[in-house]
Amino acid sequence: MEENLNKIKERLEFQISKIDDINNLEKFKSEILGKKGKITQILKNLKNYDENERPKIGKAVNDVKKIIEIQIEKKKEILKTKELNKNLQNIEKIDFSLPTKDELGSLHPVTIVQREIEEIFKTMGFTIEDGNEVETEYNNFEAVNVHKYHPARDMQDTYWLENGQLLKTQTSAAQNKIMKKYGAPLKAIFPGRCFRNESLDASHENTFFQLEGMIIDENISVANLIYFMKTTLSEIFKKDLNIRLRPGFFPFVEPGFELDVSCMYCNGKGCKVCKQGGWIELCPCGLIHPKVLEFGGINPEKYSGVAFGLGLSRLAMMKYGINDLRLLNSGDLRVLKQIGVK
Ligand code: FA5
Repeated sequence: MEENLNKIKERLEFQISKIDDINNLEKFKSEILGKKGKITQILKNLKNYDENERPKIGKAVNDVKKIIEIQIEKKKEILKTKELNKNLQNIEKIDFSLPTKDELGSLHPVTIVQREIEEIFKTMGFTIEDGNEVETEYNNFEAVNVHKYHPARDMQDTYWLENGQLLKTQTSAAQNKIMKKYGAPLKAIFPGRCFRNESLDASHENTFFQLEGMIIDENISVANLIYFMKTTLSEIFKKDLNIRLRPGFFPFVEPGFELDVSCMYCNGKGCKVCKQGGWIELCPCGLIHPKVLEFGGINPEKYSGVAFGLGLSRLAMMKYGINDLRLLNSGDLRVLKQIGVK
């Protein structure tokens, strides 16, 4: 019987090696191993053998069965891979270099304004830094002098993550890392997406962009801040603008200001955009608080600095005459078409 089984095994292996189609392989499998299959029949016929011989023959048949099962599975994998390769070869080739039949995409208005501003700052020797969107509580708050129970935290309703980190509420979250990276003196801007759990309206989104800047050197004063902001904003708006400072409170600057620019639409005469006041509130700023410098590893006895935080989304709104900030995040192509962004 053993000799016979060996011959059966060799024949089956030969047959498997000749099969070149997955359906035929399945058919073969059920003919050999299925309920009415050949090997199953042999096992059923064991009862015809001598009682003493049965266990030995049964084991030998089962061994052959296992070997054939393994051979079939291996062959299946080979045939599947062959079929996949064949399909891949037949797949329609896509030429990504062909021009689209549909409309071309464009940069987002916020990206355009951001790039324009970056160019202006680059010519003045600023480095452009990237901040994280997921930040630590330390970087977003503590490192900029907003401790755990500081009331200023209430002004920035924060999205907290389960791991204790948060979605950055302000680009100021990058200040500490940049100071530690470059030390003093430094000139850097750092645009970025910010998140706050706001009640939404035409000028408030839960996701918006800011562009922050820092200059740190010896003897930096409010006079530098005024001159620098006036020159830079005039360059951004391509118009000679007047600016004014009003006191503003931010724990990371001392003194802190709200900076207004003369309305670029009516030259300060009063119009709908500036609500007849002649001024537009644009950019909080101030002299960097000595504690913030210290947290960043910079000696406040020797160095002082200026920080400002432009609302980039609101700037894009002004530049393109968009009357509702929410349109910028709407993903509606009609907005881009209307404002003529290409
Ligand atoms: C800040 O976030 C400070 N980190 C700015 C700063 C930097 C001050 C450096 C001093 C020194 P504030 O919360 O005011 O400040 O936001 C700054 C600007 O971001 C606002 O003037 C506004 O233009 C924009 N902004 C704030 N919240 C929103 C919002 N929900 N939607 C759209 N723009 C917003």
